[in-house]
Amino acid sequence: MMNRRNFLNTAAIATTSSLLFRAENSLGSLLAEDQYSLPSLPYTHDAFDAIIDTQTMQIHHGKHHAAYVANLNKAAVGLQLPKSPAELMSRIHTLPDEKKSVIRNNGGGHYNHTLFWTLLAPQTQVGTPTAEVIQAIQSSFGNIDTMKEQFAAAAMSRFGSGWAWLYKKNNRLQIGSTANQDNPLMDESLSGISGKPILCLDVWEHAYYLKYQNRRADYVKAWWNIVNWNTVNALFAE
Ligand code: MN3
Repeated sequence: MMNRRNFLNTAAIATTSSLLFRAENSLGSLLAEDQYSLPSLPYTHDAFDAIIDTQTMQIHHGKHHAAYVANLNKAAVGLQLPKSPAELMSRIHTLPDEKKSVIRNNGGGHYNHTLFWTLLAPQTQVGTPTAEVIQAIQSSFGNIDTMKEQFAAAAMSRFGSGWAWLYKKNNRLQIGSTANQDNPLMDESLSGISGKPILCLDVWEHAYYLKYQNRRADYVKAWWNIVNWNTVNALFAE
């Protein structure tokens, strides 16, 4: 029969081995490979200097986006998450509560910025919208200028930090905005809008403050000159 001393000894051994097991697990986690990585930019940091200054590009990609990736990797330890950031976005609402908000913010930051970089191009390489994209814009907004006005209104009316979006829903184009690092791939209960992103604009102050300070409208207007229509066309056609 187990007396009190034996019971305490057994309990102590069980606790010690469970601590050891946990220590090994967290060591394993520290050694685990990162699940997500910072993409390199397909242009130099000074590629848009007249519109987005070099220092902003350096800090935005090398510090802000890099931090989202690092924090996402930290939060992802021990979880089996989709490798594709886009797929991860559509699963945010299914994550355990204790991880949901950190992965929503940092995973959203990773997905949004990864997409945003591909939607910029030096002015000589921006291309033009395809006939299909033009037709979709006309059918949803009347014409491209009205689409741009509505997009700017969405970017301007987002209070605080967030993103403006052109997205496809039920085969029509729509415009909206999200708070923080939310996006239309997330469940609508989280982000307020849902659909397939076609174009996005970062309206966090870190995206424009050095050059534009409080003049967000000027940033939005200038940004149209470096929108990569080749990417817009490809996203629309997918
Ligand atoms: Mn940003």
